[in-house]
Amino acid sequence: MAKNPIQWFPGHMAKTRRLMKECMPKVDIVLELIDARVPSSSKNPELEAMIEGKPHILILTKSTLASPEVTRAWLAHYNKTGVKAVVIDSTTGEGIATLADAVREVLAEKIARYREKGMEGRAIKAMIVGIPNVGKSSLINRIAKEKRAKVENRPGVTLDKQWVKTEIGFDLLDMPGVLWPKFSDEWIGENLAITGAIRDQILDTEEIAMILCMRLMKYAPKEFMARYKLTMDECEGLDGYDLFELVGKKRGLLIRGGEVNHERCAKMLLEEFRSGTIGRISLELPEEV
Ligand SMILES: Nc1nc2c(ncn2[C@@H]2O[C@H](COP(=O)(O)OP(=O)(O)OP(=O)(O)O)[C@@H](O)[C@H]2O)c(=O)[nH]1
Ligand SMILES: [Mg+2]
Repeated sequence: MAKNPIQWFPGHMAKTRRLMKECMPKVDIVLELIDARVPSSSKNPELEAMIEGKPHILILTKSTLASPEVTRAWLAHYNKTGVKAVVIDSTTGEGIATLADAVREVLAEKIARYREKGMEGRAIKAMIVGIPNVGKSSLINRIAKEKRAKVENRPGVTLDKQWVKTEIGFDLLDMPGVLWPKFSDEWIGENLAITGAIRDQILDTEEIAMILCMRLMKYAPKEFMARYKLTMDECEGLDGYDLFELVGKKRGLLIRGGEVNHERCAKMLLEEFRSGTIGRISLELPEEV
């Protein structure tokens, strides 16, 4: 458990919330990106109230980093509850065509009305929302087929709204990432820290990496042990701290005197998880929520 609650809600996020409310009347549909590795933790509980009944599609993204089997289960879970959901990956382009079809399907009536009025060429206006670093700008660049929005692997890259026109008849509104002021459970803040939605500078990355070790042991023990050459006998019964130390020793990330270099070990673990080097791993199952 995190000793100090994570301070994740800086002033610019309150500004983004206002910006979203302000732009809402101007859009036809809201596309909400959630992280396929942690779909529930990355879903904004405030959004439902903010979108004021607008059509809404849930997009599970970064699918190439998540367990395919678990992602299928999440998709079935959302479909069962009547929520329109699609799975995509902006680095490979997987699911992008499905997303465009889903948008046209959800807005079929509106598109038919435009056609009747001879306004067929009118673009569909879509607002892209989601937590920081989830891939909003990457998705826009993928649909636009060129780099129109700035992308970097850290939260807080997009600082203001930006409209991007595309050739497929969608005008996409890129937004800064947004979180919500209070997480209902520490688990959520921890998952968002692990996956890179919260700035590492304000985190105790060593503690987050120790929590990651526990999560890996629970959700992907085979991949975790294979990557760091650990055996079940060595890992059985260990807590996050001991698993972390073991990984540091196996990797030879030591300081003088043979102690584990905590800072380097934490950086390495978070980097390897976030880049998918440990494997395609999901940290949340639909039956748990
Ligand atoms: N593997 C994988 N990486 C992705 C995907 N989408 C985005 N990324 C990576 O995630 C990082 C963040 O992407 P951005 O598009 O900048 O995310 P954002 O949601 O616009 O972030 P902010 O503007 O900071 O809120 C970058 O390193 C992207 O390359 C995806 O579908 N799969
Ligand atoms: Mg962005």
